[in-house]
Amino acid sequence: MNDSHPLSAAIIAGKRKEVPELVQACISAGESAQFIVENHLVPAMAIVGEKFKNNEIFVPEMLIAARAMKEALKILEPMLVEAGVVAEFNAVIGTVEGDLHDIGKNLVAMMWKGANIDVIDLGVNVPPAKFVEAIREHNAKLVGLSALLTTTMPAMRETVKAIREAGLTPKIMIGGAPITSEYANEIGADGYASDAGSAVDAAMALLKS
Ligand code: B1M
Repeated sequence: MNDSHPLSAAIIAGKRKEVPELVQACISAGESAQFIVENHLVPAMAIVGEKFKNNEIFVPEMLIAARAMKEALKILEPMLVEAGVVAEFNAVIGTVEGDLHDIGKNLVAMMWKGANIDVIDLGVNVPPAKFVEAIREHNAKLVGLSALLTTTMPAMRETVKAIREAGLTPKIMIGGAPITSEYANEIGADGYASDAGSAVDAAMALLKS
């Protein structure tokens, strides 16, 4: 992975204020928005995810890197839309019904965006029917369910059931502090990730399977 480019390095270090100028320098050098995303942003966030997974950085550093990435996307997103560039995959994500915790879910959403996945974030306390509606509306290929409370784990089961009963077949990934891969198997989810860094690898494996 390449972190030697100044833009990638600034994102990894969370140097938000330096990012717009570095993006402009790439544009002036003739790089397309898509090239910048694929060659500087995605690798930078992959390194951030790897460092987080290995406990080399923690939640604050990750949020700071995410803020830096957002500065770049602010400039690049309108250019991507204008150029008709669409992300390769899309995903719907939310914290399940009854659960208001969103810090972990937001980190996963941010890492997925960093991997060039178009993420539709439904927020917190999301009822199963709302997941079903969003998957249909966006023809989502991946769904992420987050839960932080043991008492809201059953809402994950209900959500998986509602999605399958609606005849929808996106890959379903679950996560959150009380969640395990055994629980994912038990409720018929397709995958599980223990942290936001692993959530990218797991999502890619599911999307490409
Ligand atoms: Co709450 N809370 N909380 N809380 N809270 C916990 C979860 C708790 C463990 C605290 C404790 O008692 N020690 C406990 C749950 C106990 C249990 O169920 N076993 C608890 C409780 C009981 C409650 C309330 C019931 C308290 C009350 O009102 N009596 C209440 C419930 C409200 C509700 O949801 N209905 C409540 C409320 C709150 C606040 C609103 C005050 C606040 C949430 C603010 C917010 O999210 N905007 C809050 C917080 C902050 C916490 C703790 C302290 C921190 C959670 C957090 O953000 N961690 C938490 C204790 C703790 O964990 N130390 C606690 C950081 C975050 C980065 O980690 O969310 O685990 P995490 O996400 C990780 C992974 O889990 C994974 O990746 C993330 C990044 O690595 N991951 C996924 C998460 N989602 C994923 C999805 C994936 C893949 C990976 O795929 C789709």
